[in-house]
Amino acid sequence: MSFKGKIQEVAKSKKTPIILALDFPFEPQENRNNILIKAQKILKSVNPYICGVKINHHLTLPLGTFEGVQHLVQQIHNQGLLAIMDAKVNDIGATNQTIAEYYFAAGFDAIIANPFVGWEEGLKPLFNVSKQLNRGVILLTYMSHKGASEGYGQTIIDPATGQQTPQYIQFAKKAVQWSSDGVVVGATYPEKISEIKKILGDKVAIYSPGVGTQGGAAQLAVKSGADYLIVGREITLADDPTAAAKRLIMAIKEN
Ligand code: NUP
Repeated sequence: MSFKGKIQEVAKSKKTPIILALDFPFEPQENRNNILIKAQKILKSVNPYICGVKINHHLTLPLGTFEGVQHLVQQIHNQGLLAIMDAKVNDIGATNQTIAEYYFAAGFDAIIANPFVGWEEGLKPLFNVSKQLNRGVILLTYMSHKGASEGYGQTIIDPATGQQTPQYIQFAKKAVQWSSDGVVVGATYPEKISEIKKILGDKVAIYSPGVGTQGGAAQLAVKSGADYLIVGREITLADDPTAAAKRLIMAIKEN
């Protein structure tokens, strides 16, 4: 089964679209031992409310990919969840392939990449290796922060039609063309989620970060067409992470 199918199955059986972004703030060297312990504790307590975990540099930098994170990915799998690496891969093809091979060797089920680098000698080698190893690729399509308008929101000329079009519309079309497993669209831009959903249909899933701390509303993102919500600090920095995760599920169900 493809990554797209696997995560859909977990989300359906657990009745939750939430993917935990296991992010924590910077810690000085003497406190870094606590990061893994904190991550494991939160993971265990919010497991009933999530279908996957997204890991970013917040964990790979202090813990190391093979020293600490690989072990955590194993635990994520043992708990019936999928693991996504938020590498935002953004380099020449040969480098992209090597980045993906290392993260897949560490056990990750999917990787996030940046479509700005293009296909030939860009993302093609990464898609090839992902297909060979039966892992997923998720493409940034409209990021959640304010500055996203400068790149993802810029107006370009569609080479196929010669017409003006927004960059993110072009990226959504490429996500379908390249058979990506998902796209990232900020929950802070629900109107962009609806617009992109029309292009993707059921072919490519929408992963939406930016809920809570960044100002996005869970229920509106889902109503607009997000398939999964990526949530970090709203849960990881809460006094009671379990209660925070529960609140999000309740908010979505009020839809
Ligand atoms: O557009 C994006 N916005 C975003 O926040 C693409 C991302 N990958 N992220 C990541 O999602 C961000 O780096 C962080 O790891 C997570 C959101 O965390 P939070 O704002 O819920 O704490």
